[in-house]
Amino acid sequence: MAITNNDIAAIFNRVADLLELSGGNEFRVRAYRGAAMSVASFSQSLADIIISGQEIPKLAGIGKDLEGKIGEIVKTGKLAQLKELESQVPTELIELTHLPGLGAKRVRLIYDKLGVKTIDALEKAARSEKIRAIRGLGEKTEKNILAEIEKRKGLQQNVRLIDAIKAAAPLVEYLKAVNGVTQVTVAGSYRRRKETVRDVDILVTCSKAKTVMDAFAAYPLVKQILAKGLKKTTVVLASGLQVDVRAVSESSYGAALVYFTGSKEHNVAIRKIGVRKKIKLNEYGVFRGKRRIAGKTEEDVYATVDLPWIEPELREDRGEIDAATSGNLPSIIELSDIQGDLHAHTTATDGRSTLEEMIEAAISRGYKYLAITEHTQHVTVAKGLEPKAMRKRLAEIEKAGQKYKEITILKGAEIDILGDGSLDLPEEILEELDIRVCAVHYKFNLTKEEQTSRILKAMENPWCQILAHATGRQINIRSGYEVDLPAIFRAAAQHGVALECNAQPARLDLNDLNLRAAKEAGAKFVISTDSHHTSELEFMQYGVWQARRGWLEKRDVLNSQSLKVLLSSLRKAPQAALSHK
Ligand code: DGT
Ligand code: CA
Repeated sequence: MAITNNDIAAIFNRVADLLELSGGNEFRVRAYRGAAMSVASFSQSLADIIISGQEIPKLAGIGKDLEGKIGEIVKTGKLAQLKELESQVPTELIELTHLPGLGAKRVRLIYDKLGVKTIDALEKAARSEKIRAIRGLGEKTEKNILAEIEKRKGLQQNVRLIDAIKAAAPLVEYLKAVNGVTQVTVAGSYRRRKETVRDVDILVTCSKAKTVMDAFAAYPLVKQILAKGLKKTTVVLASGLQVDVRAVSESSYGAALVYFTGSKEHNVAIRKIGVRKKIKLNEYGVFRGKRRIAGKTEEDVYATVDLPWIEPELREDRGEIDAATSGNLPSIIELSDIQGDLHAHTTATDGRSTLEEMIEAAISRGYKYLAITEHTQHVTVAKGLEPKAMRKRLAEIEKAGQKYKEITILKGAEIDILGDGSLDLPEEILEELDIRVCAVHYKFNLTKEEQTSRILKAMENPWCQILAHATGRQINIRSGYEVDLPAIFRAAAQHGVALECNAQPARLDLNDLNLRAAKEAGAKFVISTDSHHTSELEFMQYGVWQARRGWLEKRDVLNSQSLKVLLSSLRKAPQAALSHK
């Protein structure tokens, strides 16, 4: 892939960070930061200029030495100096700079004064009020540091569903291959497809429990065995994930599956019905007195309390029991209902697959349509396109799309919502788009009122069709901005702005409860992967799981409809604009 000016700028900024961390000369640090700015704002591709053998034009703050480094980056994709700096600065110290509000300069200062190299040491120093004693830092910084450390701890108790699946799926295969094993099923929050899980609960039926438990304990990725018995064995895998394996008998399999799928609250609610009917439900079966009346399958167990089988994603005691009792369970959406993806990037911005690769991957998933939605210019970190480049890109997307009969390629953009709520594209380009996805990427720290009115203003703009990742949270990374979500959901229903259920496993934004609240407010949805690579089109499954947990049905989700219905359901472009088309 060609090196862009932004790639070069990123390398120079990183050199500046590392020089700052290693106590380098302030003048040099500034020179690299200046060079990064200069390169990033230069309008032609430096790589193209160098590769075509031309001289690099004179750029502010770039002398012979830096020119040579630009040449090295373009030719090798790397900078030897950066590698050397990385080997000199402890990685832990670099990690500290990722704590919001710290930055290389402050990390260096704290290291110089207190010798602090790790998050733990930083926390200790802050708790013993040593940070505020450093000149130039003060009590406010100290409190911020503690707040950020707390936030990080709070966010990282559970692992993301995708990480649990990556760790558990090969283990399930391994267990299935053990002699005498008949069934292996993952239960718990994993089966309910919660966005994060604390541990993984696996149920196994087999002819000999000892063989399974021995094999499990001998699984090559086991780091520690916490308990080993014939009924249950608990281990910690190398990834840090805790896994329980329980051996259950065939006749109790359904009862155990209901019990260990949970949630605990759902179980309590169905057991209450059991009490009224004078039957007892537990992990071994359903009993009337001493007599077992069910247990082999989940359906049998639910039938004893007069309920139909309930989808695991709904088992949260959030009204599903009443809905099941009255025959009103939602018929929640399935992956196979999805007909296309409406949020995808390519190598023209920050994606890692080409336009053609993305199209072919969408075709092989059987999609009827795919929207390519490059970033707009304000999102410089993602190499957003300025209007002229966007227009050129749209023409390329249209041309590429014409080559494929089996799929319709929609010209889209992920339009940045600017700080004042306006959209980062002029009207004449908005008009050329088939799909307009709008999203916040900057200014997360506005007050709740400011953030809400900013987003509401964008939604009132008649060009806004879809609001992407509406809270901005990233699971286990950041909690998102403060915003009045009920007001956003009402506006979505009022203006016909579809809300995105972003399927990136680290976003899953909106979450399950938000989706359900928005549905109740009358909003419509799209489930989109925000793919940056062909492999990420698979993330659709995660979005669908989250949507199922939010009680969404096929009819709520616009990209489960045909292209025609999709296009006629999305908000219409303003008439005045279309009249002169
Ligand atoms: P987590 O925290 O992500 O692991 O969530 P779960 O739901 O997987 O919870 P976990 O692993 O503690 O237990 C798995 C299931 O076992 C849970 O969903 C329901 C069932 N369970 C666990 N403890 C109890 C309990 O005290 N009473 C009842 N009725 N069920 C329980
Ligand atoms: Ca669990």
